[in-house]
Amino acid sequence: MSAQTPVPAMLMRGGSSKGLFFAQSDLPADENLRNRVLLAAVGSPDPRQIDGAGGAHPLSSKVGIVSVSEREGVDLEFLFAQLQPQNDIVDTKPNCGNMLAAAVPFALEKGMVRARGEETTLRVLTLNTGMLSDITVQTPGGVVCYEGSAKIDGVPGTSAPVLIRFLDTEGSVAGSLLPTGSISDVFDIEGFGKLEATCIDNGMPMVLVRAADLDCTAYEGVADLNSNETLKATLEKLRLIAAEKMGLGDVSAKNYPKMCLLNAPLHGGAVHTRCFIPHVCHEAIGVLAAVTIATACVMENSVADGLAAVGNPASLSIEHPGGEFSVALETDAGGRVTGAALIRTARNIMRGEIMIPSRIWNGKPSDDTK
Ligand code: NQM
Repeated sequence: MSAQTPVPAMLMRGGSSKGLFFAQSDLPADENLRNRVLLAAVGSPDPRQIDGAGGAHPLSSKVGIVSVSEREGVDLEFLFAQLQPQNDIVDTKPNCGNMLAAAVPFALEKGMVRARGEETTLRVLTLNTGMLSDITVQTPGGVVCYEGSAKIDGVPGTSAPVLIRFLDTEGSVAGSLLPTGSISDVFDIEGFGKLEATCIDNGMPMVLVRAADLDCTAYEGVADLNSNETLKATLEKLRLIAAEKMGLGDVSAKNYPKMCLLNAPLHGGAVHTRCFIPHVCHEAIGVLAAVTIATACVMENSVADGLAAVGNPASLSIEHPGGEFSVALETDAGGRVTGAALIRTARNIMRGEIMIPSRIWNGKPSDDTK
C-alpha cells in the first residue's frame, strides 16, 4: 500500500475566494471519511495549514465538490465546504457565491460537461441550501476562457466574466428573509447595552448593525478591526443571541450568521460595509453577503434605512474594504426582491492530485480507516 492516496483535484479561484475543487465521485461517499480527507487536503486544524493546500485564512480554506445532476432541468450540483485553519469543522450549511463562480469552469475543465457555444450557461443547484442559479462562462472554441476585461475588487487584474443569476436565495439557511419576524430587533448585549440589528437571510444569514452604534465607522482598515478585541467580543455576543432569535440555535461553533457593520457610502455607492465572517474581518465581501446587504438596503426600516443611498435596485454598489461589489436586484411590482445577478471571475490555478496520507484514506470507496 502506498503511503499516500492521490486524489484528483484542481485549485480554483472563485471570485475573491480560493480552494480545492473535487469531482464528487473522486471523494469517499461516507461523509465523515470525506470530511477527514478534506481536512487533510487543506491541512486543518493548524493556523498556518502548513501540511496542506489551505491558505491559512477562511477565504482560502474552502472546498468545492461538483457532480453532474440527474435532476430534470439542472445541469450541475455544487456542494461548498468551509474549513477553518483553527479547527476541524467542515461546514456545509451556508452557501458561498464566490466558490460557486468556479463550479462551471471546473466542470468544463474536468470534462464533466461540454461547452455549448461561445458562451455556456448551466443551471447549478447548490446543495448546501437547495439554491438554483444560472451561471454563464465564456467558452470560445469550446474551451473555458479565463482572459478578459472584467474586474472585481479584491482580485488583482482583469479576467473573463462569470455571470451568476441567483433564482431563489430567500431564507437560505434561516428559512425566511426576516427570520426573527421583524425588519429590526433590539438586543440587550451583556456589558454593552442595547443594540439594534437587522437579521436577514437572502442567500446568507446575516446580522447587520450601524457601525456608529458600536462606536466605530466601518471605514476603519481590516487590520484595525481585526485587532479590536472589544468590538469583536461585542459582535460575537450579538451574533450568539441574534442567531437564537433567528432560529439558528447555538452557533458558537458555526460560521454563520455573518456580521456586518454599515455606514453611509464613501464612494458614490449604496452603502459602506465591513463584514466579519464571522470572527475575521473580510478583506472584501462575500457574494451572497452582498446580495443580502443590498436587499436590506431596499427595505424600509432596516438598519440600512437612513444610511443607504438607494437609487435603482438593478444597480447597487456595496462598498467594502477592497473596493465595491455591484449587485443587480430583481424586484416585483411591489418592490419585493425576487432575484439577483452579478459578475464574478474565476481561474483554474492548478490541476493535479492532492496527496492524502493513507492512514486517513486508502482510496477505497468503502474504506473504514479511522
Ligand atoms: O457570501 C465569505 C466569500 C465568502 C462567502 C464568507 C461568499 C458569500 O467571500 O456568498 O462568497 O462569508 O465566509 O467567499
